[in-house]
Amino acid sequence: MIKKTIQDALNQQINEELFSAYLYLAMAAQFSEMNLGGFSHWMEKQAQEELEHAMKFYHFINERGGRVELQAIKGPQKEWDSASRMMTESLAHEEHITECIHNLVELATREKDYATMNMLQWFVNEQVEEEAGVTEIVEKLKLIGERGQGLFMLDRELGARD
Ligand code: OFO
Repeated sequence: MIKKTIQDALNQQINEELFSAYLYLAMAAQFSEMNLGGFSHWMEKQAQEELEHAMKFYHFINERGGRVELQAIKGPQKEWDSASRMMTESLAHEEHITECIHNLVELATREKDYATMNMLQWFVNEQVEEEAGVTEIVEKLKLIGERGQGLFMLDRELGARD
């Protein structure tokens, strides 16, 4: 049986993951409007992954005999100035999520909840990958700027994400 403190924190994380999906979907829509189909595709995939993350927490709470309690999802920002702006904000958002995951690990450790600590390990590793992936795009955008052939090539590269 899962402790109430852990259950509440994991429910809060479901909300964080669903908000992440909302945020990335809003960015995907703007990329699409900017005719950057590759960036848009990459962001849609990112949004789908966030839904999967939310479902991992959802199933874990259920498996442990806890209660899933869904909260309202806040609306994401609707517009950004540029492609780089969106990518730097998604990096900042991933850093925030990493902090949330680390706080959960600390809570589970304090509560001696070994099953939750073990489940969270997957997220600790995932966040290393997530931050690295977004950082790479941010750095490439710094190199090539917002226009021209470089942006076209990067858009094509991002469009190939599985
Ligand atoms: Fe983008 O990260 Fe979820 O957890």
